[in-house]
Amino acid sequence: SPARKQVLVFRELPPDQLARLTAVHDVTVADPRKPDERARFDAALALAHGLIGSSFPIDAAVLSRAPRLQVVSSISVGVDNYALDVLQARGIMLCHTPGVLDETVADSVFALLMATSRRLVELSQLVREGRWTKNIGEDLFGSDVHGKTLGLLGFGRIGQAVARRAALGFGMPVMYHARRPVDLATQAPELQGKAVHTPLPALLAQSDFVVAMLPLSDSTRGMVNAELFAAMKPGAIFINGGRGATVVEQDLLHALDYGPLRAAGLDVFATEPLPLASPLRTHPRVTPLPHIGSATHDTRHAMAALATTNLLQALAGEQPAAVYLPA
Ligand code: 8YV
Repeated sequence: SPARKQVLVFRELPPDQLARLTAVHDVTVADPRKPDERARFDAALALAHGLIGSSFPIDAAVLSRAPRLQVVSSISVGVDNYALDVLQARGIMLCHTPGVLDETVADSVFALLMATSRRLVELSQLVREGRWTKNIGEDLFGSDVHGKTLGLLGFGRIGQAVARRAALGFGMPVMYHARRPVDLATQAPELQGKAVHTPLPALLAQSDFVVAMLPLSDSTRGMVNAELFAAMKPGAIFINGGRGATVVEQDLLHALDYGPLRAAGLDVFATEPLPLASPLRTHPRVTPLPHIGSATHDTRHAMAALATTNLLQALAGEQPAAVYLPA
């Protein structure tokens, strides 16, 4: 029927969400990251009215091979994988999944902060390897979290969720750096008087924990560099739960080896998966995670469901729930 559109799913969907799509449209599932699915992806791309998926660059080259495309529905809140200029120029709508993952990502970021500060992965490994042969000495002590100062780079919904955990759960003074102050009275009343918009130099000089929750854009790429690391408090711990490419990784390694950083917890990297040759993979004071911020059963299902709803609404000519770029 004329209403049935051609949909290309480029990252596996939960069966119940795939069924919602196949009930209404002609669907091809092909993950371009898998060599044996690449030809099917390319063939479906040429006919696709809608795309849905994540973790693959939908760049100008891909879009040039999608002449019929009307909407891209990303199963992510971050949109740095998409050629926004081309989408805008062609009037292709981009939807994403804000909101549904905020608390899960904030849980992950705070778990990473705790694990890094108290050296949990390193000490658990010591037990597993049979090296717990005497009482733990000062050489293996960690650092306290409660009551320490947390400085946030980026104060969107996820940054605010991290601030809630720090201020309300751990009694931590919170500073944040953002392009403009957030109206806490309307956006986060529970953080009023607890999270303070602070000039970057003061935030860096006073924070025991510097947590980057920055989206990746032309203005944030490489933002956390040698200059910012050098301005951080001696013994500070750096956590990145946003996007790896906001950090100059060579400068991070220098700050770890020559100060001022005590340790770093990283869930995201400039290149993912993290290359085996990267020093960040094995550095003794780095706690690395494989981009698992939103990776829980419930939240990834909620993200897929929202992305599916966005796509169905867009293809039906309705206003999707979460539009990043209108058509
Ligand atoms: C991953 C994320 O993209 O939502 C984002 O922007 O970084 C994560 O949720 C995940 O791979 C989404 O499927």
